[in-house]
Amino acid sequence: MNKIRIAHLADFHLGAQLNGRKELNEKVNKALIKSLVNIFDVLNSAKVQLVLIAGDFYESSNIDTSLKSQIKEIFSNFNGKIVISPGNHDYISLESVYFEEWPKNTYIFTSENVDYFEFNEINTRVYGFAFTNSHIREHLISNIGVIDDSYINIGVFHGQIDSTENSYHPIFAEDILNSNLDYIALGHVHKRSEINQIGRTYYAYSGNPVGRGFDETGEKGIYLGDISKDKNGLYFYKIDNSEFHIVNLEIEDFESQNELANFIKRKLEEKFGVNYKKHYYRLILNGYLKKDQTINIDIIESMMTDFNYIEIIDNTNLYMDFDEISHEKSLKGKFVKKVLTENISAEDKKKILDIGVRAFEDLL
Ligand SMILES: [Mn+2]
Repeated sequence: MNKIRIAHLADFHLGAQLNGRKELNEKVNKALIKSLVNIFDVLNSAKVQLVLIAGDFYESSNIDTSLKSQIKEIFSNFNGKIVISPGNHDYISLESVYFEEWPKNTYIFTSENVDYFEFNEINTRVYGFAFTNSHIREHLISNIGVIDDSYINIGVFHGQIDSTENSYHPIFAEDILNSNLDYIALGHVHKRSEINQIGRTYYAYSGNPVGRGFDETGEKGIYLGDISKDKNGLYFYKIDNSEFHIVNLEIEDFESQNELANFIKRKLEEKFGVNYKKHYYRLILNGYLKKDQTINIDIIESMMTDFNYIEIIDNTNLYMDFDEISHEKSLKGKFVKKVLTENISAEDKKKILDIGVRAFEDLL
């Protein structure tokens, strides 16, 4: 049985200006290019025959020249074929980057009508279309028509799987069912899905290959593997890259900023392994401080300049001995005494006391 080796990637959003600290923006864009180079090295070594790029490869139609030439070089060094379906960000316009000359192995859909590229040497047809502006409301997959089952038939589509209509090329379950395609490589949703199946058709979102902010945390990668008419052997290939992590950390007793910094490093290493410094962290410190303890974020961050990126949020509270306060002869003492004797859960008590006592002490 004829089988082919493919890779499915999507949503690089190359050339984007991200929100947040400027330093982060530069790091992320550099990491994106680096990961693209890594990915195509891996794909060459793995002898991948066909790469499917399911849209939003670029952030917009206008891309700076040096970025374009880097991409063209990466593509031209690849030994297989590349098919691109432009999405709602990199949609086809008159000044579109996709109208330029691209390496011979690169095939780009430029029309909003569903069409296919035929690759006879691998007995495969790849169906797709291009966004030609930022919205599509039609169910374009339903326009595929009758497909020739003697080929491996693959779709590469940018769109939004949903049970209701939407403006980003809506895809309903019955569109997938009726397509009769062997695999649909989807783009638009940045969080990866598993490889799913409706009828005979497998489909998945690969998600974006590199996290670009604290709203895109955890492992990222691409789908890679062999497919044939009767088998889908795609698996998730994690890109070994810096990941975004939001970490909540309960502090323990400490005597100096240095001690607290070391505690944080130890905890991160336990959780993320020896290469923990390569990630992007938003670290949230929780717990209680003793009366004489303080946390100085600037000092602690300055002890972590060897990290790829870390920002620390101090969410700790001052420790309060409610029993002791309840003996104070003041309105605050009476309040605490009253709450302590209320018939409510310990958790609720603590919440009420925390807020109440802070209000009395003007700490809110
Ligand atoms: Mn999109």
